[in-house]
Amino acid sequence: VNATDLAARVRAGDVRALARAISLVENETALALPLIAALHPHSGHACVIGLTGPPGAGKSTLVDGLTGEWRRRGWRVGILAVDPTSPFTGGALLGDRVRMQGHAADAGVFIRSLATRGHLGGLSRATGDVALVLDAAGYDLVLIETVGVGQDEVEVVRTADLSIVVVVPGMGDDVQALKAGVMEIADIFVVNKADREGDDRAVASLETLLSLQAFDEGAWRPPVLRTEATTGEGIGALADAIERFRSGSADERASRRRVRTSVRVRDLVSRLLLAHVQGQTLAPGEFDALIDRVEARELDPHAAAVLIADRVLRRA
Ligand SMILES: Nc1nc2c(ncn2[C@@H]2O[C@H](COP(=O)(O)OP(=O)(O)OP(=O)(O)O)[C@@H](O)[C@H]2O)c(=O)[nH]1
Ligand SMILES: [Mg+2]
Repeated sequence: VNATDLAARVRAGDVRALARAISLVENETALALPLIAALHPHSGHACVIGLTGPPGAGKSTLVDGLTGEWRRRGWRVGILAVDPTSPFTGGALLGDRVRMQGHAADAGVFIRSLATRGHLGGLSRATGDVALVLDAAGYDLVLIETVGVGQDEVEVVRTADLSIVVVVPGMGDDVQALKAGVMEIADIFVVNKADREGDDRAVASLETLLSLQAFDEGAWRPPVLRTEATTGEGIGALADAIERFRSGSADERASRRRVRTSVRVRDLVSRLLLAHVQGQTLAPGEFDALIDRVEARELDPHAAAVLIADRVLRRA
């Protein structure tokens, strides 16, 4: 295949071409870059939504309900389920497939699982590229489900236009633990399993945390919503909140996108430069030898970095 033809088929709605394109991009094959180059001009229309929360919080059930709601509203939906564990050990994925079966025959829904490949930043990079492919393929909403609230998930969710953080009643101190990374990325909080005891407390503690933050006049203040994903209770209100966010300040959205694009380009630059340093500037094993010297306290980390940079810039 060539990238131009494949891109054209993706844009024409060919689902097999789409699956193929995603694999090529996800696995960083030689066709990945020309494919992204061909699709990028046609992207930028989709709203990319990140949804994260602890294991078993009901994220997939929520996604399933939201998808039904969005389909009723006429949107086409792409779903990326990111599994941080090995694709071979995750029972979660199988569960996701079962739960998503209601939409399996619907041509307006595309579901795909992505597995992390262990390298730092690799997941958010791959997810961003795959989301771009779905965007160019004409999906109106691209939803990325990630498990957990660690750094990697935060990075993935950061690639989104809108981030939803799901918690469940009875998390206790865990809600406090959310403070660090997740509080600042959440645009909407969802307390799922609202049928369980402690839901009021979970809502109240999130509201308390929010009340400690200052919001500029007219700026979006993350709402705290209650859902019961298994019955669909609250899903309509969640979909409404998402639409309110989407129809909010265009300036705010544009400036967020710009920040994201800039982070993305920076990340790619440092990746290219590091690959160049390790592959061309330094002899095989030289990087590791420098690390050994830092460990042996012969060099400090800054000195090691300056030494490498000098070699690249041919100052030494
Ligand atoms: N009681 C109750 N159970 C729920 C609710 N939402 C989901 N569940 C159940 O919680 C379990 C986990 O749901 P999932 O949707 O798989 O949760 P998840 O967050 O996607 O799980 P992972 O992807 O494995 O982290 C399932 O048994 C659901 O039926 C809810 O609102 N109330
Ligand atoms: Mg899930």
